[in-house]
Amino acid sequence: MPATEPTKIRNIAVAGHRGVGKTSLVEALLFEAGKTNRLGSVEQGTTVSDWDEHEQRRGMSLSGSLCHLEWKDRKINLVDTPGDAGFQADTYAALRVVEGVLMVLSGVMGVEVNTARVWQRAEEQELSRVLFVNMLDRERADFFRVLEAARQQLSGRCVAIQLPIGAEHELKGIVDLLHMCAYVDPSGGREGGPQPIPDEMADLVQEHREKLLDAVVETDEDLMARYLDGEELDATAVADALKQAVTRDELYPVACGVVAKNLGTTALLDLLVEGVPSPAKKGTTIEFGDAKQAVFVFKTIADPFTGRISCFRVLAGPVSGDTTLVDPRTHAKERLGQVLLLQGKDSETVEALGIGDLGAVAKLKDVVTGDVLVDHEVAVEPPHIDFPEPVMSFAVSPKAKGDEEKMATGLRRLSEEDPTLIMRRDPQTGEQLLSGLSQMQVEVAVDRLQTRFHVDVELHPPRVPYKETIRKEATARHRYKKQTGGRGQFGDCALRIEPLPPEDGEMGYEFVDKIVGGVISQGYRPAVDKGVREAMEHGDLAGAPIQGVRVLLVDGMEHNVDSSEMAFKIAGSMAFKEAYQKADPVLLEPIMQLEVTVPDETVGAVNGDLNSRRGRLQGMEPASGMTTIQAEVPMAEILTYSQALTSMTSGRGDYSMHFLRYEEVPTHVAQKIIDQTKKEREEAKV
Ligand SMILES: Nc1nc2c(ncn2[C@@H]2O[C@H](COP(=O)(O)OP(=O)(O)OP(=O)(O)O)[C@@H](O)[C@H]2O)c(=O)[nH]1
Ligand SMILES: [Mg+2]
Repeated sequence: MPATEPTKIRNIAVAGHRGVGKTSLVEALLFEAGKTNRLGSVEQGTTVSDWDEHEQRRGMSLSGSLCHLEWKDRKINLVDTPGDAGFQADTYAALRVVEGVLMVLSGVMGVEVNTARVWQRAEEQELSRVLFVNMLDRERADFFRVLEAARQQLSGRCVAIQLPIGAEHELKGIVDLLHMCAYVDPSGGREGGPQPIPDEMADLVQEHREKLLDAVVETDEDLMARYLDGEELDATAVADALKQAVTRDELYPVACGVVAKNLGTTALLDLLVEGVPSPAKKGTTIEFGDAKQAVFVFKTIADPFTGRISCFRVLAGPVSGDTTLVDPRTHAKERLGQVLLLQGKDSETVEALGIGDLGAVAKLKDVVTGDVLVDHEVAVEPPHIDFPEPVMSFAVSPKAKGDEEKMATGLRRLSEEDPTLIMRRDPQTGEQLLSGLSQMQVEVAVDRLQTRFHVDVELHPPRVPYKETIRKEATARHRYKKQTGGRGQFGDCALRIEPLPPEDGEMGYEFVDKIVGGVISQGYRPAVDKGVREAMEHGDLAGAPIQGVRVLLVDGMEHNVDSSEMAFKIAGSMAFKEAYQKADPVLLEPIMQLEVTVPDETVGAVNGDLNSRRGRLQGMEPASGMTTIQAEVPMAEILTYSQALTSMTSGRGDYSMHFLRYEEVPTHVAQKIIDQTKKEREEAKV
């Protein structure tokens, strides 16, 4: 099979909010196009694109899935993306390799948080967009309400290209306003051909057909002239103008249906072929220099059996199994071996893949997501994919002692697959932390460690990296003296400590040598500094590091035989500890900047909850049904926020946060932490 011409390819990411029917839609499109013989379902775990056992168990997509089909002599590549906020890495990566986004919306819920977020990203990347309003068979579903919401909240250039016939459980079919025909609900079978539009729909169809034509001709002067002359415009001319408008991001057609019953797929496939630009028309902005062959790796699947599978887009080609490419990042050469087309978990080998096509290759050694491979060493800047920052962390530890290495290897492989899953050791608490975009993302990683890498791990809320500092100036003098037989020990120093204001938000440490007259010789003074630094590693209050202190070495004494660096280090450390107790020491905690987006009706509950978490409200911004709340909240209070938010908003809330600064812990809270530390220290001693 020769490589498909770029003009005949359509690359489309299927995206939207969680649970709106993206996977079911891909399933229906594959079925309608004859790629599969039965319509699989998410409930039964029988869809092509949710093939992973964890996806089937949870009934949701956890990673991007690549599928393809042929329709009207065009090859459509579909990337089914996850809608859950925790698994957006694959969604954002997919947006880098497609020309079009098929935005799926629930006919009941309309525009939701992630719909808006993906839309924004698609906007930034100037991707063509087609909307599909799904689930019109459900109670309270309303196509026209969702259409209006899309026009208000996404873009005024959204225009209906299809209409439902009937509503909710009385939904009978859809009307295709472009080809002026109807499709009848096939109840899960293949759709029958086009039918005449029911007479009783005539007025509504007329109204929306005119809106569509007005919108289309407005983007095309020539067509506008013919339209104004009263000429009857044929479907091909309108489709052509529509495609140009969609390509230029001037129009966003809104289709509809019920994918669970396979209603609406024929008209949608026609629209994708006619409306979405091919790679030849729109192309990519990814750099590949003057390479004759180049691919961009947008996703890595870490399979413990087949090894690593790299999914790519061909930037320059064709490429085939014989092709050898070099990765300018590592300078390593890799022969592709076998070029694969993926259909969910199934793959077939193809001879070659041409420019713009999407495919995969197994077992590339050092290639990671985001790499551009080229046929000869050229300096290319790999495209930057702006992944969201992790918002939450858990401490992870293996259940069995000795599994640390296995856990680390497994986690490394998983974060290769999902760049928003980040593993690091907290230098202060010593804990192994796993950070991600949602609690579920971290929990899925734990499940995968078990099934793929056979290591059981536990999750705990992480320890809060408290710090300590002083509020006032204090002095202390310590003499360290030991006389035991032969040579003794002698070190004596006086310190003044004072608060050091933060610089650029960073709390530091400064050591100032104020010795006059050489009461301590030059050689011993750094030892005092060293002793102070050691004492500062664990403060007296909660064992947290002390910061924001200036230490002045003001006086001292030495012994010409017994003095040593060791003795001055100990004296420095002891003098600091004594001064610290007198300097009004306080406990500091990290404060996070939190942004929560929730449905309007839950704002009261969410604010009340933030209040009980010692949160400080900074502002609220309502925007069409959803309100974004800004607040500053202590990290200690927000470690397990995602569960609370999910239950307060029935899963419709969303949040992100980042570290802001350290602040003094209020006295009553600080006392609890200090008591707790004391208890832990005593228990550790026993
Ligand atoms: N009534 C009805 N249910 C549907 C329809 N489409 C999908 N569903 C159901 O909605 C649920 C979610 O469907 P999915 O296809 O998994 O949705 P998704 O958008 O892929 O979900 P994520 O990948 O988790 O974001 C499943 O239980 C589907 O069977 C529809 O048109 N009508
Ligand atoms: Mg899905």
